[in-house]
Amino acid sequence: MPETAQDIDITTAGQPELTDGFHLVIDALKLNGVTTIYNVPGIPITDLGRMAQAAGIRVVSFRHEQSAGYAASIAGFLTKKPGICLTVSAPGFLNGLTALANATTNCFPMILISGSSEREIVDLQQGDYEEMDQLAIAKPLCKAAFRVLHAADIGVGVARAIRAAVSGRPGGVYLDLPAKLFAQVVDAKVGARSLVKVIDPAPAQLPASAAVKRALDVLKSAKRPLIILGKGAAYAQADDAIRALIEKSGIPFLPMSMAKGLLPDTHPQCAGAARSLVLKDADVVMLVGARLNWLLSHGKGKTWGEPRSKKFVQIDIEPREMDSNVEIAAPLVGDIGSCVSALVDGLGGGWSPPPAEWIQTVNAKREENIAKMAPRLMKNSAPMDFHGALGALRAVIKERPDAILVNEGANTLDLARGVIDMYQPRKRLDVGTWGVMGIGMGFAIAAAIETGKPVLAVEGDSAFGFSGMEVETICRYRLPVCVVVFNNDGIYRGVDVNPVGGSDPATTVFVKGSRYDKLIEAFGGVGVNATTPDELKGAVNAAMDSGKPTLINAVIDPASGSESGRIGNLNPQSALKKKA
Ligand code: ADP
Ligand code: TPW
Ligand code: MG
Repeated sequence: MPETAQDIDITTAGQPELTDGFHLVIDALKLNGVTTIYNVPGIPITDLGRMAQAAGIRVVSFRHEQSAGYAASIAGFLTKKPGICLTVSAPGFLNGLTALANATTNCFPMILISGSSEREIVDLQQGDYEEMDQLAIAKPLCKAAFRVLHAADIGVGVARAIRAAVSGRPGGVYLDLPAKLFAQVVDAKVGARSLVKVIDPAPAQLPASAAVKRALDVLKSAKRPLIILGKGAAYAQADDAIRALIEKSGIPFLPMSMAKGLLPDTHPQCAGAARSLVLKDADVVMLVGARLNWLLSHGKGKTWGEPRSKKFVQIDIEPREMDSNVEIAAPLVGDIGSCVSALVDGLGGGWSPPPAEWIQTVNAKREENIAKMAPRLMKNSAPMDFHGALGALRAVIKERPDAILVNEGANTLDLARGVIDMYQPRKRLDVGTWGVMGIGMGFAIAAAIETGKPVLAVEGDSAFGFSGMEVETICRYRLPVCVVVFNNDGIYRGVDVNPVGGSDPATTVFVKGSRYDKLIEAFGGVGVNATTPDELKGAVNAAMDSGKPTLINAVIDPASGSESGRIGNLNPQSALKKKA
């Protein structure tokens, strides 16, 4: 409510100038630097999308909210600002929720804004249009959830959502906006005053000096040190400090999947090709924005050599991450930029590089493994096997290091991760902590939109199916995305048969000899069927030169994949077999 008469703008007609919920939401987002919304329209948010577009926000409409949500989440990872996904109520909200939960799990900042039905009717369960208690459902699946009931609170609601998403450990935030809110009318001047510009949304969190000293002491005691870089390190955009730490210390580093390229995979200190050796034999391991979850075998077991044979230093913004799986000898809590800079300063004069013997051992293993793989990458067969096809893509990325690589599938994922070297930070985007299928097209679209760089999406044929309809979105927005479908006729392999015969195919196979390239042609994109690595390489280069939406059906030998890619050991069946 206006406090004094002077607060009210009087129009020429003698009426106070008014605004409404729609415009306040848009003004609040714009005030906080939101430039893009990833959305699927419908009641009650169709007009919010239209008005946002009219107000100069880029509103990208998808075919399914899950892809819009994944797009928003990876926009958050790439920019350090919350990506915004906008959906309708109940079903649209639920479709977006998977992406919100996935964002939270991966520590990507995003805000899912969903329209919702009338509170009074929802709470009495009287059967409103798309009735659902969305706030309650979202709460356990995200970092924070808010609802705004009064237009005057929109500014605060949006501000709280932004802060919650990007401060501390980033994550997904749900913002519930009931249909009624959008139509609420308030005085324009009062509305404008209610908006909040979030100052310093992700404040630096400095590590305590005693913690820095403890970490340095542990590092100095090491004979066989190792630094593991995780996607938190990529997210932090502290690239120069991280490079300084690695190079000044001389410690070998191992990048987790989405940290590849933070320093080039071809860097002399990169131990990626000696992964098993360094994990087993290192005596001090420093984790930088990487959790000791399943992807690192929880920091224990055979992968890590003798029990309790190593000390851990861990840099993380989330204090509760420490000791989550094993004892952390030197926890360093703070933001990665501040922590790494403090360590670099601390290395100063008194630092001596790791013993030459350790470096030589790591280098020898690396060269041995690289040499072993090299001939497999040159195989120019038809149909292709995974290595032959990936060898071609590896050459493309080497020539185009600023392209963004999106990657999902099982064999297509695990093998591409090992084969395709990355050279620049935040260029590899993949299935993340959950190993979720379906991120492909959403990630590719947001990567193109947020960075303006060419995108290469390397997709298993199953993985692609989860978001394949978004090739229409890629064509509609004319994005420089080249999708390569590794078509091996199925999930893991295309050769399984139904154990009881009959007319139904096995559970893991698809239509044989499918032509995914035809899909994109339906929308005016370029489709290519590639049967050899040379054809594949030529087609990807042509796509990247032209910038035209392209889908290449890469014909892979249906017999060449293995069950679950590289994580077959996690299948319950493999535990049964071990017992037998
Ligand atoms: P990976 O899967 O690559 O091993 P994880 O997702 O497991 O990486 O770990 C990322 C970690 O990075 C999380 O524990 C998160 O809290 C942390 N993190 C994210 N951003 C920052 C930051 N700016 N400063 C410090 N830690 C961060
Ligand atoms: C949301 C389970 C893991 S990998 C995969 C599935 C279905 C597909 C593997 O086949 P693809 O790759 O893509 O053809 P390739 O090269 O081995 O043949 N649902 C979700 N996420 C996951 N992880 C699954 C199911 C899965
Ligand atoms: Mg497949």
